[in-house]
Amino acid sequence: MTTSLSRVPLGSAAGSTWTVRATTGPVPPELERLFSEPSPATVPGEVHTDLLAAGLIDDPFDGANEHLLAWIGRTGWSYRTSFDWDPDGREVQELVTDGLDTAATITLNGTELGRTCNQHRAYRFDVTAVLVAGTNDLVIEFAAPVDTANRLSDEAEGGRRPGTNVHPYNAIRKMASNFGWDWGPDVATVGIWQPIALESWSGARLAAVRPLAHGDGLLETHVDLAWSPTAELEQTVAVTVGDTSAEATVAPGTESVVLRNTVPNVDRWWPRGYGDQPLYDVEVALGGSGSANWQGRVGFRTVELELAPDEHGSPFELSVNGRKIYIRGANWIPDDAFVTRLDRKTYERSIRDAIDAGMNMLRVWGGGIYESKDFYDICDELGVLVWQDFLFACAAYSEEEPLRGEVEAEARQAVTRLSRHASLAIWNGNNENIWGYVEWSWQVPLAGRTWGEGYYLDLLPKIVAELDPRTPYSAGSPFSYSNFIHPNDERFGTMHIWDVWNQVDYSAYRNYRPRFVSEFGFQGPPAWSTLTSVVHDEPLDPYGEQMLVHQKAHEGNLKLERGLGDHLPRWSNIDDWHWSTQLNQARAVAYGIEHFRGLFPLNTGSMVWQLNDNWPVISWAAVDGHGIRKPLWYALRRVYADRLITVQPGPVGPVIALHNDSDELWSTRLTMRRRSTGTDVLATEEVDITVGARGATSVVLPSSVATSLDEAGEYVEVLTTDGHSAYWYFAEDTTLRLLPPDQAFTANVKATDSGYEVTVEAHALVKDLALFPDRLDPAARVDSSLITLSAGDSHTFRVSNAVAPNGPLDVPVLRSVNDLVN
Ligand code: BMA
Repeated sequence: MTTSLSRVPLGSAAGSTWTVRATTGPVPPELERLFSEPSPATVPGEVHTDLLAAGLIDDPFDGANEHLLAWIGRTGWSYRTSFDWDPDGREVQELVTDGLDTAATITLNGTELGRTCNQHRAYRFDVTAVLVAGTNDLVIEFAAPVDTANRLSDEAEGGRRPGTNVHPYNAIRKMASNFGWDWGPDVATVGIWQPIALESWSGARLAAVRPLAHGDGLLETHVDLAWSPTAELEQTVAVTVGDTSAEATVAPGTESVVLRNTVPNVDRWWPRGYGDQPLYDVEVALGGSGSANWQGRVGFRTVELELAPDEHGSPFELSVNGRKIYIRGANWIPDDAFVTRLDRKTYERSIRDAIDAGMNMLRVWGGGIYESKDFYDICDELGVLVWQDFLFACAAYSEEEPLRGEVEAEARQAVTRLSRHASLAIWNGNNENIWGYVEWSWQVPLAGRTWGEGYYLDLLPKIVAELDPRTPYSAGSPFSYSNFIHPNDERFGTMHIWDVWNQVDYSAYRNYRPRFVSEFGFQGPPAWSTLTSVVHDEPLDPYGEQMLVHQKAHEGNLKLERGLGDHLPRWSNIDDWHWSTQLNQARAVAYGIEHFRGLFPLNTGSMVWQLNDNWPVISWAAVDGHGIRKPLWYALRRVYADRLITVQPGPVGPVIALHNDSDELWSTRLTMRRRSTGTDVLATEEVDITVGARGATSVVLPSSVATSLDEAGEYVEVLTTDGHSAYWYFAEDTTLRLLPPDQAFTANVKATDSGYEVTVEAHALVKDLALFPDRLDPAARVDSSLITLSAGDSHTFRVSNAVAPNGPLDVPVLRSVNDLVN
């Protein structure tokens, strides 16, 4: 029989009509009809978004709705569709589900096809004997996710294992943060969250395609094949890439074959900042007819991770094509609590948030998902390296069945699916679980039971070595790459710095000399318009009922307050609370990164926690749940720029530290001034400097500039001829003498074609000037923030997507430190 395959999508976009109804659980009385009257559903989709679209529930993100809708996660749900099918002569019919969330029973025409319990896997059911000519009835029933997690956890030997959530997310292979996290809503959902289709085929089928492109131009394509029961013809498998092709003939029953192409003079793929991102189309054709093909793109690159001990401990140093990469990155969480609402456009917008801030790596954190194809495609195209966690976070995991088999199957599928991506630079075993085991009092409750070590140190590295040998594996984050060294030891490998934020002032970042910081961060509220779109407490208060629904961190408000230290005065109203905490967040993280970059080359990078949010919330994110860039984002753009100049404390006084993370020499003249916070220039020095490509240097601040007799009234400004600046203060803002806004600056508004401009002219020191146009119109966006001006300087904010306001701009739209201290 000749090889041929047809795929009929069964999703809503392809015209299938789906419904959902409740089967068990605490459905509120006013919705009890959901047990008998099915409601329209969308596939791929989730039950929350279905109920929302049907007008049956209010927005789960609004007010205190999260708690009011908790019943959804304790309810069983049944999805149903019918579809027509006519025998087409092909031999095998299969129902293919790319993702079911999570505990599902799949029934076709009354016959149970199977039960699944892993959101992170695709499944394939042979329905050849079950399909009928004409109308077919497909039902996918989901057990309540919260109850299922509880049951699985209770059933495991010894009961519940340690974790960091009220729900035992570690007992079920479902996105951990879907059960709520310290930045995310508890909206445990169900649904057919990935495409579903009927595949009919004869002869042979491509079961898996894994093209691995190496930096020397070699493409090794691993092809797994499935054969229909009566297949007796040999088949050809052909791979084309660039101008090359490779072909193999395979006998019936052959399970896998490897084809090799060598692309002469290959154009290698580079992360952004190091070169271009050429991508090559790969086509895999099975059989002469070309009816069973695979297409995808690859990038030729070599990635290496250097962990070998050195005189300081051991580095965590990533190289691409032999060049060391200084990592300026961020941690990525699922970009919406309801991930099926995401699409290529939303992914691109959020990845551009990283790029526009100067980042070159994103870490897909282990409490989320293996991301969508769009995510990795965009990272390939734009040169953003991807660090991919396996999906284990902040908990102990059973290594026995039923979890073990699920973990292995899921990891094999994920590595197979993602290995071809040029951007994929690191596979990482888990988030904080090794640290958790040694330090978070897990061992007593575990009482000798497994906790996941065998996954991180044995199973997962073996799977990566087998299926994606071109990509480095790291056992965990943080990890010291030795069993006898504390996993969060700053001298070895990766570290997470969380005492800043949780316990100590952000100045403590300077106590660390970390080789690589894969997590650190500080909270701040989302944009005012984002916050007030969901928090309606009257009056607005950090401790308001709805506000606390949108502040998930343990003692979050306390930490926001304590975090002010003596950096900024304590607020006296909600507007000042909002501005001070956003500003303090930005300063804290920038302070850390300035210090880490000052440690280059001992330090090889940092990844801020976290780039994005999955709803409107007070969190560590740089960009809020409505896509508005918080002041932190603008601070990141400055400290993650190719060229960074900062003033840091040195052994004998302040030192100007310069890090040039670009391929060009940085030659500039430094103008160093000690100034009064009013208008006087008290000392000026100049020096010409050159910083090598991908190099760093430092200059001691001359004592005439560095020494002040009036610490509350003076500061240091360092300017480069190419527009970079750094400031050094002798006093914190709580004692610094800043003039009030009406004396310190004037601001003028001018309408433009796309919005308006606000030009600020400084008559004295103006610290951290920020414009919040969303206060006037939530759609408005501004191009800059946290601008410090000396007397005589000016700055123009450009606002887009808005109409120029009438009248002058003032607090709370235009803010600075000057208004906080006066
Ligand atoms: C880190 C992360 C997350 C968490 C964040 C903030 O540990 O891995 O678990 O959201 O801290 O607490």
